[in-house]
Amino acid sequence: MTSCALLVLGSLVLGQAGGDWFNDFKPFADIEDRLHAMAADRPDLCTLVDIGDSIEGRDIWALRISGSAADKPGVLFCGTQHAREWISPMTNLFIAEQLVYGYDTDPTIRSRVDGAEILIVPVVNPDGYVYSWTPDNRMWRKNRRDNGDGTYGVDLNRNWDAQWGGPGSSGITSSVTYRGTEPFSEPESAALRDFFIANPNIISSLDFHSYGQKILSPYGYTYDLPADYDLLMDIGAGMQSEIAAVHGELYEVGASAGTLYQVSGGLKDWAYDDQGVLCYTVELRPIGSPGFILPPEEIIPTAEESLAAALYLIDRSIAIAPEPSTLLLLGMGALLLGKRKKKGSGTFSARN
Ligand code: 0X9
Ligand code: ZN
Repeated sequence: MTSCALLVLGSLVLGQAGGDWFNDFKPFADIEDRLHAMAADRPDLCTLVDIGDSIEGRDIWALRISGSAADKPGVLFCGTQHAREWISPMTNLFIAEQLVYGYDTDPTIRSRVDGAEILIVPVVNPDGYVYSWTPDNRMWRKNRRDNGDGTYGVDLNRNWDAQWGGPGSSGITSSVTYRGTEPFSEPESAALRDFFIANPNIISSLDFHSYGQKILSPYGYTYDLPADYDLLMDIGAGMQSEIAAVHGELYEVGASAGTLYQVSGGLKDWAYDDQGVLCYTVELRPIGSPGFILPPEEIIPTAEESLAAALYLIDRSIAIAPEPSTLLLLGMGALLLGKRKKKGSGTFSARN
């Protein structure tokens, strides 16, 4: 073990940096410190990677978690495209810590960390997140792009190249769903795009948002259903029951447009269509009121049920992953072509 003593409470593993860390929401600097501490504590299990800079020059961090073996399927968890959704970075950090600090003592954690590469990008929009911590700006959603007309911010989850500019996004700069001037006009969405492309082993992903308690599959930009709809719903239902088993909470499962509303230019539609990733938007607690202002005592329960969903997704991803040699070829192909071959059309249904 490292200098980091561990407190093991049942299945909950708490790093020494503070078992009470998850008792309240944390500003960006604390999140960065926590990520650095984890990477320093367990260099054998995780590496912290700077995947790009925000408009205001902040680092966008990815934690790469992996035990033994190489050429493994990748599962990416990310969050905080939307600044005010403070439960999202906490949930991502909690999942990361359970995987890293549970590795030595919990065989079920160890098998997942050995069987998959887990990539965690807890704060995709650091500028917006920092801004949402300043007085009177708690409800800020977008990044901090100066739109040049007195308005600020692009909605990063409208800036992806997935029917960009379509319904459920706005061309008006002051709108909370302003999509930007072109797909990937924003360094934050471009950085995460490049990270997906650089890691062609990623086969599934959860993009954590709040609120509403929903597990949403592609598509957002159309009411049409994706080719892998049955598989996406099957995995979604599995995550739903894993979540319910933890604290009894119900998360609704469905395709995005029909279940919530239409969204063009969203992350998960790009990840699915362009990269063949089985990707979901997860809307965390609460179901309704008090909305984005989740009581701090709900951080740990929300994160615990999300961890159950994450572990289930990792299991399913290991089960459906292509053979290591195929993963290697996918990686080489991506290197050669600069882009991964699309594989979002029934590939996974066939494999399942
Ligand atoms: O509007 C959004 O971006 C998400 N809801 S939120 O309240 N967190 O802002 C829903 C996104 C659904 N995702 C896609 N349709 N791509
Ligand atoms: Zn959101």
